[in-house]
Amino acid sequence: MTADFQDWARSHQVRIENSLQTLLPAADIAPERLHEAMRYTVLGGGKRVRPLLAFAAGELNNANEERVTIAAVAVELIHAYSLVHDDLPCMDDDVLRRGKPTCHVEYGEAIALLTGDSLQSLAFQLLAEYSLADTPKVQLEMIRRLAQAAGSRGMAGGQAVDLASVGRALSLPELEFMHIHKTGALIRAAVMLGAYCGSRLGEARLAALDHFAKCIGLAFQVVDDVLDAEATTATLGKTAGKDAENNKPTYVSILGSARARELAEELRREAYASLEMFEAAAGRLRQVTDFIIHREF
Ligand code: GRG
Repeated sequence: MTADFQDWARSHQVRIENSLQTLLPAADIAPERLHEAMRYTVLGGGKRVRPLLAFAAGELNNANEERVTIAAVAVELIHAYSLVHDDLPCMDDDVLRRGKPTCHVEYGEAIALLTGDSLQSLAFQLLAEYSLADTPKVQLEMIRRLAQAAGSRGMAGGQAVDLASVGRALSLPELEFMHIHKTGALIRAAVMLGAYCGSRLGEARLAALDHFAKCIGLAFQVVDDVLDAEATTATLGKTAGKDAENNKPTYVSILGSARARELAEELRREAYASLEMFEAAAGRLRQVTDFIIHREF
């Protein structure tokens, strides 16, 4: 990671943190416990990879940073909701997230369920409340994209496939389908929402960006599978080794760690190839890609 990227990432992580602080309901507003749980879940943790992608795609499309910030907050809220629900006893049943007790451990299952629901609603409320694109048509497309990415044809659908896959042997195409939906869809939405805040790129370039986003969405999960198998709980801030413990099919269980790492590298190359037409203007997106592929947690 170059010093320049580190500075950029840090300043945008701070920007997102400050905006989340402001846009989440204050903990002293009723219902206090729910608002406290929402803030506990979202603030002060996480790599903020999806917001960083939205900012980098926004830069490529000459977008106003205020607009991208709201879009990035919306995506991060959906991500945070998915983590809360994913950790529930009826799903992955996990007790540690971002280095602290999961939402249901801290607040109970009922509040955790409502926390996820409320974070999801807040995301769409923000997309409807702020002016984020040059035309209402583009702004509606942003809302549609995020809704699709979160729903049964995206993240929730991928999670359903994941739950049904426990203890089964999946083929590589089935595993790819699961990951493209469970993890990839929201990452793809992050890139495209950031880009839609600007208006310099035409259809062909937006399509190339979308292909880039699809590649890194999958690459993110391939690396996640490797880290789950190889990293420690302390480094990850969440329980390591859960996939093997739960007998879940992953890129590591099917291909082995070394081949899974190679696959991540191949996806990185394909992602880079989609950006060729942008030349130096896509430098930031390439840096975020490298961060995703080479991260250690
Ligand atoms: C119950 C309707 C309903 C939906 C549930 C739970 C769920 C939808 C989807 C699960 C999606 C999920 C948790 C995918 C895993 C994605 C993943 C690798 C998360 C970790 O992301 P990072 O590494 O985490 O970006 P940080 O903490 O850095 O933000």
